[in-house]
Amino acid sequence: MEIIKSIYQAVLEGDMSGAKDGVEAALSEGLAPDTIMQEGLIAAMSEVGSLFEAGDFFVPEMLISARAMQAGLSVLKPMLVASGSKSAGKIVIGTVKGDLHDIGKNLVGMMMEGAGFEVVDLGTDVTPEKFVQSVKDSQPQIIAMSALLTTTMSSMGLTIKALEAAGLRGQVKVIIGGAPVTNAYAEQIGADGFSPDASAAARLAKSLVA
Ligand code: B12
Repeated sequence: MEIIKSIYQAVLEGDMSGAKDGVEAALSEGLAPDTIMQEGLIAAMSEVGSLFEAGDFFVPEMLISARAMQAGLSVLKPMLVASGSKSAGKIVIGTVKGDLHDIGKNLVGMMMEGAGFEVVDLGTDVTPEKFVQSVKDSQPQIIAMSALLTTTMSSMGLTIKALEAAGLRGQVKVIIGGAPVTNAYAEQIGADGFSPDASAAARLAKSLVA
């Protein structure tokens, strides 16, 4: 598909308006938002990751590609987020301490909204203390943590410990995700669930509040 290729290329080249226009064109051609997201935006971003690993891309290129991806995603957001007015529950989401990657987190947040959840987004670099405070303030059913760095993953376990110490662990489910995170890791730190992508994350959240 020509248009998917152009979206892919725009993200790779860090062309924000190209990505945005490409997504708009793909939608008007009748392509499914999920196809545009998976085959255009996400596929390009994983190629960016490979290029970075190979030493062909550096942080600035990765950053402008990320911005282009966000620009494309912002066009898709209204389509990914259904109009369902009845709240399925409340979710606090954030990227853990020391970690600034937020594309995956934002995507998970959008899919959660699409599944009818009310989403409280704490942003990036969220400390265990801040997650604990948000449980007191917002009373969510679920906390969703994202980490993209092997060096920041441990903050997920620390957050669970902080929730235990505050006597709040029993009242909230904890789910985790991000490229380096696995099911085994979720079990190891005592999280209630893991999922490898945003749509599975929404299904997981639904099953946890059912
Ligand atoms: C874009 C990017 C950046 C951008 C981030 C911009 C932004 N606003 O997010 C910038 C340039 C800032 C950046 C910086 C850095 N990055 Co970077 N970055 C990436 C890259 C290329 C893509 C990440 C991404 O957005 N993917 C697309 C999204 C959609 O996928 P995702 O995040 O995995 O999310 C999906 C799932 O994981 C899941 N999910 C995510 N969160 C959650 C949460 C829950 C609860 C659930 C259930 C599911 C879930 O659902 C999502 C959607 O399906 C990755 C490469 C890669 N392969 O991941 C490297 C990568 C993560 N970065 C890496 C590195 C090393 C860095 C830097 C340290 C580089 C440096 N030397 O400065 C810094 C660290 C900055 C910091 N403190 O955070 C390494 C990490 C290596 C490691 N093992 O730890 C990677 C893997 C690249 C590599 N191959 O080496 N980065």
